Amino acid sequence: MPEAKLLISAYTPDQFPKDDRNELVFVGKSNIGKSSVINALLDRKNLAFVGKTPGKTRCVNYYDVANRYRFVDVPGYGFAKRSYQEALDYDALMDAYFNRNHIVGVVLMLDGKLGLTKDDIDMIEFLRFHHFNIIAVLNKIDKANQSQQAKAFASLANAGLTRDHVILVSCTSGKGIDRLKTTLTVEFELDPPLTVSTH
Ligand SMILES: Nc1nc2c(ncn2[C@@H]2O[C@H](COP(=O)(O)OP(=O)(O)OP(=O)(O)O)[C@@H](O)[C@H]2O)c(=O)[nH]1
Ligand SMILES: [Mg+2]
Repeated sequence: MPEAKLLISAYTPDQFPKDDRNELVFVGKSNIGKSSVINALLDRKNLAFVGKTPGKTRCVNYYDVANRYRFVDVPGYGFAKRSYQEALDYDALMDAYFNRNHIVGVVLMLDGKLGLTKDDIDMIEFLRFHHFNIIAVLNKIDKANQSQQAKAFASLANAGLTRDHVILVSCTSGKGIDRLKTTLTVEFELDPPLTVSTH
């Protein structure tokens, strides 16, 4: 497994790293499991902070992987209990982040049980408008039955994300994580690769 470490938690754009290393960014609504999936992909329990209360992450967290590329954990959207000023700050931080040119791919975290929200659909439109390469992850499938999973798949197809770009995952049970590691490694040419477990 490649070495990973927290590089910086950036609260303002001037704290973003200045070099041009490739970045894979993890986006999704608040509490969907962005930090959990980063830990799972890097085989670390507590590298990224996993919160009990939604909307805790207010900064852009940069994780260096093997001094070669980065995973970036951005604050979640769709969190209602933000003040007007907090919402403005959030928009400014996200705009600044997505206006840089280092993003090789986007991992869009979605709810495998509840399907897409309006905010998710807005995010998909934003990402497609900017021509980002997207892998969608339907997380928390340990909570979803077959018909809920099928529904979530269908709503993604409607939003233009086809099956080969959608991975079902549970960060809690580990289901689907190896498949996600392989897909991300191949799709985004991650070097060193994310190593799958040997069981
Ligand atoms: N049942 C279940 N719970 C999960 C799964 N993945 C994450 N969680 C839980 O969901 C909660 C939020 O997880 P985080 O990884 O902190 O989510 P986040 O998207 O980083 O949240 P913010 O940083 O607040 O935007 C935690 O209590 C996790 O333990 C999963 O696959 N299944
Ligand atoms: Mg988080």
